[in-house]
Amino acid sequence: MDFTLIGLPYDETQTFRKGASKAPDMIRSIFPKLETFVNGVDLTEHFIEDLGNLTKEQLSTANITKFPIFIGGEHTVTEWAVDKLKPKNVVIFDAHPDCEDSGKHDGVTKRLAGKGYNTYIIAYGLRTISKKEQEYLNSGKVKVIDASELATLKGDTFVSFDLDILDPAVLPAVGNPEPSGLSFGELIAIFNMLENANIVGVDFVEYTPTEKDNDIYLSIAGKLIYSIMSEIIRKKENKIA
Ligand SMILES: [Mn+2]
Repeated sequence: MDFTLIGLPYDETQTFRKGASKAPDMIRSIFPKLETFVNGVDLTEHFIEDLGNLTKEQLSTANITKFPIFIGGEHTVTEWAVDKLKPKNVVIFDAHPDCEDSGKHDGVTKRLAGKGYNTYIIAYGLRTISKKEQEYLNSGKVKVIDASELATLKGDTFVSFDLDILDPAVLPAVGNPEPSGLSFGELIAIFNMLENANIVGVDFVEYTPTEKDNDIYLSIAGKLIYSIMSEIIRKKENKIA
């Protein structure tokens, strides 16, 4: 299967650490340095087209013919990607529920649910919720689901990875780091529990460069993208044992 890489370097509403606009080009720069044989899959056998960095308007008219991988930018860009692909389900990995009313990156999940997408946040790794967000989540419009429920999801599904799902000990280069997050391996394992859905696109958002050791964190973010690509190929080609 072939992929399309799309950078969405939007970073206008971040409140804590800015810089996510630099992430698409920085992450592209690390790819040539990473091992391409990932978890039994040779990524060099799969064509990766790069559509470059797009604005919201450019994305809305872009011709996407291959499996899209979006690289943010702040979490707001997930709404652009989902509106482009119009999936049935949106599954979100995030330390925060992003259910504020602000119109910013921290309200993207609530906006997606409001548009009628079946919107799910994985409970594991969700760990900083405002009181207002908890009240909204109690309404059930956005479903917080256990990893074990992922296998029940069917149909076209978009998956969004806010990189702050990872523990800051693994990846502190995010806009809003939160302690007590997932390990790299846990994130891949939970993603693989989404075994009956037709995944139609993924995004990786909120990478925010650090002044120190940014190259190390870039390689971890790049390896996450390669690992998820490898798992998607294994799912689509039924290679999972
Ligand atoms: Mn988020």
